[in-house]
Amino acid sequence: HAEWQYLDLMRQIWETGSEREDRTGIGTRSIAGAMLRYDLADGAMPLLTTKRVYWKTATREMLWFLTGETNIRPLVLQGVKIWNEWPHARYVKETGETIDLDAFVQRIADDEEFAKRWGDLGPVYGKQWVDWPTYRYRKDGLYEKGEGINQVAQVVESLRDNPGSRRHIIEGWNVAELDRMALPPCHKTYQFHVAGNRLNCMLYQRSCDVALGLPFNLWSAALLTRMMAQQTDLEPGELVWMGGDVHLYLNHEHLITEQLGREPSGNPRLEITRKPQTIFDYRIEDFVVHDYAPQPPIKAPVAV
Ligand code: DHF
Ligand code: TMP
Repeated sequence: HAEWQYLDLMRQIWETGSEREDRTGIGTRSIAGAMLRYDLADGAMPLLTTKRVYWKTATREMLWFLTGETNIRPLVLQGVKIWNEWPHARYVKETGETIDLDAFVQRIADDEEFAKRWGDLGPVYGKQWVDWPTYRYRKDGLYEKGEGINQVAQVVESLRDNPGSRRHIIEGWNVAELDRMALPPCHKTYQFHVAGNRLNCMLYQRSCDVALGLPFNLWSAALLTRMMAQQTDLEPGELVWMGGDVHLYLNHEHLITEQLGREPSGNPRLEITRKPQTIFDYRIEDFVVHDYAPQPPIKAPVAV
């Protein structure tokens, strides 16, 4: 079962990783470099069965990236909570007000102006993917804003027009704008590769929270690959995931022990029920997962 790769990686990090302090103050065990490979033929998805993964939440996040949006409000209005901690932390830090997370999020939902001021994550994934900023130099030596680059649309085009290219890349790591992002991108580089009629995808993730982040990241990368394949009339091929700093947080021990005691079962499949006009026209209703009967969820706190 392909899921053993994930469980083996988890065990390897927990047993051999070097313990270190990290930005969040929680502490991790960490290894440098890892690779996972998943065959996406016949609807197969890297959706964990040893705990319930909220694939609809991850799908809504992916659709949100593709709109170019960087404000959490549209996610909040759909009940997606995964980005709430970061704007909340910034609000508390910058205003000195003590408002709890739920009250803050309620205010984001209720008050559009408040959301505009406090709900934005900065120029994160969505912005860089579909509107990477450019600058034009003028004769007087100053420069002005040029038109943004839609990397996603360009890759769809290059896959159609020049499948053999080695430049099918979507990059999130905009060095000049990192300081304005709530979090610099973790899943930072996607590269596509066409082999015959199959579309392969490689993802480089510079930093990986194996217990909480990775299950979402694997799903999302496979989802994006399927959508890209559908739009370019290719068959989904392989997902190759590569991690940089691959870690487990020390306060996830209960999750790790519980999950490593479970065994994978079943092969969930993703069906996309319609072919939208463009990569930007997918809706949550277009995705149906079959044969997903996971073991119970395992809750764990996210390190902010
Ligand atoms: N920071 C850290 N430390 N780890 C992350 O995985 C992470 N991920 C981010 C932003 N910052 C991060 C964005 N993605 C959850 C999953 C993905 C995600 C953020 C959070 C999460 O908490 N998952 C829980 C609950 C899911 C839910 O309530 O819908 C889970 O059990 O999977
Ligand atoms: P860092 O910016 O200090 O590396 O912290 C980011 C943390 O968030 C790190 O634990 C990795 C994790 N993360 C993921 O694993 N996947 C994601 O998609 C995101 C956004 C974060």
